Amino acid sequence: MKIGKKLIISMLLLTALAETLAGQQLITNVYGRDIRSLNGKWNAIIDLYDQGRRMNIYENQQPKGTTDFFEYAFEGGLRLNVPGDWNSQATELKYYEGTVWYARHFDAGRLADSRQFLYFGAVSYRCTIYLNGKEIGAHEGGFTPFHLEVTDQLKDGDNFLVVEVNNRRTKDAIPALAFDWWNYGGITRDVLLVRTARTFVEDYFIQLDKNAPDRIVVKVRLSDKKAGEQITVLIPELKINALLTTDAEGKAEAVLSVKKLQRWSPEDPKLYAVTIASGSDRVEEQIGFRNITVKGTDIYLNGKPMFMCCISFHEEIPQRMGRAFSEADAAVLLHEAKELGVNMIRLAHYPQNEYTVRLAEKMGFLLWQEIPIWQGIDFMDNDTRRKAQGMLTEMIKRDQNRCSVSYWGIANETQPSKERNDFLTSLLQTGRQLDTTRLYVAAFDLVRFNAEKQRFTMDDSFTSQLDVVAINKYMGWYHPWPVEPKDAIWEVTPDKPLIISEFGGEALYGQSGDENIASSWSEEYQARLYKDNIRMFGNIPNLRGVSPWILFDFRSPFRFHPTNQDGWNRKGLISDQGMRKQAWYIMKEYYEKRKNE
Ligand code: GCB
Repeated sequence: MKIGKKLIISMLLLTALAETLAGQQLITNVYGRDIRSLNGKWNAIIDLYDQGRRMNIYENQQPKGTTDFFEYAFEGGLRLNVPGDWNSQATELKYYEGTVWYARHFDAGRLADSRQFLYFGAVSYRCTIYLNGKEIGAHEGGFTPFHLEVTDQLKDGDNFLVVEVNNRRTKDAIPALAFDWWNYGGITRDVLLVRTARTFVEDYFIQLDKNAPDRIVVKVRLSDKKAGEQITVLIPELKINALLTTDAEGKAEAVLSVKKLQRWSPEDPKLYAVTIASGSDRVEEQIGFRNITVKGTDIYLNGKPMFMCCISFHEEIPQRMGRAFSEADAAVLLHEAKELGVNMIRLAHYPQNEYTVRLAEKMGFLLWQEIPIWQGIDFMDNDTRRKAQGMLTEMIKRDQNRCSVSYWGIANETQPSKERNDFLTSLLQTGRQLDTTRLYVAAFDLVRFNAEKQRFTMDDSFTSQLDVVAINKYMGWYHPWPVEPKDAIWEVTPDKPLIISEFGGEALYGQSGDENIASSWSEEYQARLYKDNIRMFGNIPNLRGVSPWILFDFRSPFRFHPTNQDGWNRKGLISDQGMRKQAWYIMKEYYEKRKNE
């Protein structure tokens, strides 16, 4: 009874703390700060029955008297790499869904002239953090960063950090109970100790005005609400040296007119060195500038209409059967996207790590980033809505200065209902309060063939609120063709730009078979699907982009076919071993043609 009560109280506490951290203000450009990595091998304890908290194992007690003993120790057991998912690191964790405790020591000091923060790039899916035996915070959401101030909690010398991580799927989570990718758990991204000045430039947004090719919008916020503080913004190559003064909120804004700006584009991904300074604090970053707008059914990049030759991938290295987390991983994924000849990437289906986003920007890819609102979300639950708003906030705040990020995706495959509409409307409001310089998009799968009209149509009033509408449509795979591809005419949101954000089908690399039979799981059948879809694309008047599903085969727990799938979604244009399927060549050729049009 006692134990039960204690557990309930700590669960309540966890919820309360999780509330404080969801969607908190982040430190902009954490990698541009004074940071120390806490990555490496951490000690770990697998807690299948969730007993560690009852035993206060985060206190890491050591026996002192002769009668003392503790039924745990962090030393001498499992060791896990941070960053990294746990599933790919130990055979007993491959399918694990539950709690794992991570722990490590690190040296630090209390610094009179500085503030210090613990920063987590992502922990999948929920976690509670304990420093020197005390709980200091919690976070929910497996793909976005958060930090905790530890200025007053750090000790001189040895400090002991414990992270209780849990990746159990729940109905109120985002994503919820079932989703078509692997539920990797763990501290999946970098852990950093960040040191800042006492008062520092906490947040800055420096991007081109959505509608002007020569006006840079600058919004800066100090960590403290101090009026009259000076902030300098320097962009030497553009001869900008602007002095701003904070208001009572510690905020300052300016619009800077620039001459001879070289705007960022896939062909010329130009970035400028920018410095923001205030008092003793100084942050530097490479920032690019571009305009992305919609007029009628067209999408304009820097004032020119553009067709999105796009591809998607999960944050996964198939050969390693693990989550991607490093710059080297990002290079592997992005190199393959480049080879296919794309100008845009949809980072499916959740915010991916910053290495990928930053490298993609340097390599000239536009990005679509989205939160994991993926089917099956409980739109009735206000808590879930709050979590979604938090995730959206964290995604936007982290990448608000990445000009490559041109689309914020708010949902994938949701079905119309009042609750769904209210939920997604609230997300758009949250997003547009933070950032109006990017396009808001969502992917739908409701398109049907209307026999009377002899056209594909869709009825979902929510689409009117979006800048761009995206459609996932697996013609010839999940749905048979109702008419010949050349006669498959579309009339879907005809007044808005439309992107076919998913299409394709499965094929086992190297398997040859009848191009007319889906169950051959053959490269020929998949290739035929691609040819047919490409034929159909010509019948979609407002089509402004396409994105095959997907670049690589990826792991999925409900792909049960023992020989053709074996736990893999085989819709990749490239196999899990990195081999290109026939469909890859068809898409490559299509994109080459589109670019020369
Ligand atoms: C979809 C989903 C995607 C799945 C894909 C599939 O519509 O958006 O996450 O992986 O279909 O392969 O079924």
